Amino acid sequence: GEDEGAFSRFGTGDVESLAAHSKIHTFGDLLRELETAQNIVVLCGAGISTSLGIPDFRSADGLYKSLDLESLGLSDPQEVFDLEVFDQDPTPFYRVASKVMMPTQALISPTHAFLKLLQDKGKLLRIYTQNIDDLEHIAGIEESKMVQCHGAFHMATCRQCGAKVTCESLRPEIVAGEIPMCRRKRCEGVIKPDIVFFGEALPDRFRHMVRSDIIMGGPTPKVDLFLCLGTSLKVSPACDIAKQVPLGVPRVYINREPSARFYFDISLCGESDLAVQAICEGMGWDLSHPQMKPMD
Ligand code: CNA
Repeated sequence: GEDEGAFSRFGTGDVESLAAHSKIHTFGDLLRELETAQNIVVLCGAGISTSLGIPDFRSADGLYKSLDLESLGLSDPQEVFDLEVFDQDPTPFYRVASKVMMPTQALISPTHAFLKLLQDKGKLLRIYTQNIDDLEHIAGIEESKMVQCHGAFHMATCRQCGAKVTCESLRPEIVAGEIPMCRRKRCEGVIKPDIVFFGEALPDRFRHMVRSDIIMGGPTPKVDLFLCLGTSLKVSPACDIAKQVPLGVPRVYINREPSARFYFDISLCGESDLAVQAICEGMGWDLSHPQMKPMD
């Protein structure tokens, strides 16, 4: 759910001590850190896909504001993705599911291409993505480098008998706004895509990886640079990574607006595609990627 905790919101110490340990203050400092970093941890969200026409949740043109709550019979947009609500009535979810389902067009944003570039340069420790569009895969990020915190539209499961089907096989029903039902004989269960709803646990891999990349990671934690891109940092526990980063490890936020709840050493406020383009220009890196959507 939404993490509104007022205390320890910045994590690992208060803002003063975090700022006192800060190694980056300017864009030039950030480029220097990128030059030496070998274990970058990325936390990303829906904002890295909006330039492809996939709406996020909480922007002015996002999915939450586009919902007609009254006709869906809901009081809060988050209920669309709430497990308890789904089990009572899956209609609201399936009326909007086509909007959040995996795109059929395998195009990636310049920001996805930037993440692939970090991998190619041997600098990427892990990407924690909250996205369910699977575009990091399309960009060529290796399975082992990725944690899909909220799953993806790959497989779906019957809520009654547990039968598994591919989401692709449900596409016609989802596109038509219909509720896909279990195809097993005598089962009348509703099928739910294996994306993490509010009220559901994150995959075990999330907890294991956070522990080894960020919290323990041997004598010193592995992460040496933390990049957070295109996320409002409002969904816990994924957003909590932003306060678990060890003291002294630079924290960078690339998002349309700054965060009032988490400490960052530097925030690049604006379109993430433009920010990564500026970074690549500064680093002398070639951002081009065969599947990249051209910059506007
Ligand atoms: P969110 O809460 O909607 O926040 C998105 C953030 O990104 C906001 O702060 C925006 O200002 C910012 N933003 C939007 N576009 C850009 C841009 N072009 N450049 C820079 N910043 C931008 O979404 P979160 O990901 O933080 O919330 C987590 C939810 C949203 C996850 O569970 C996702 O599964 C879910 N979601 C995913 C997708 C997807 O897979 N593409 C789409 C919609 C929602």
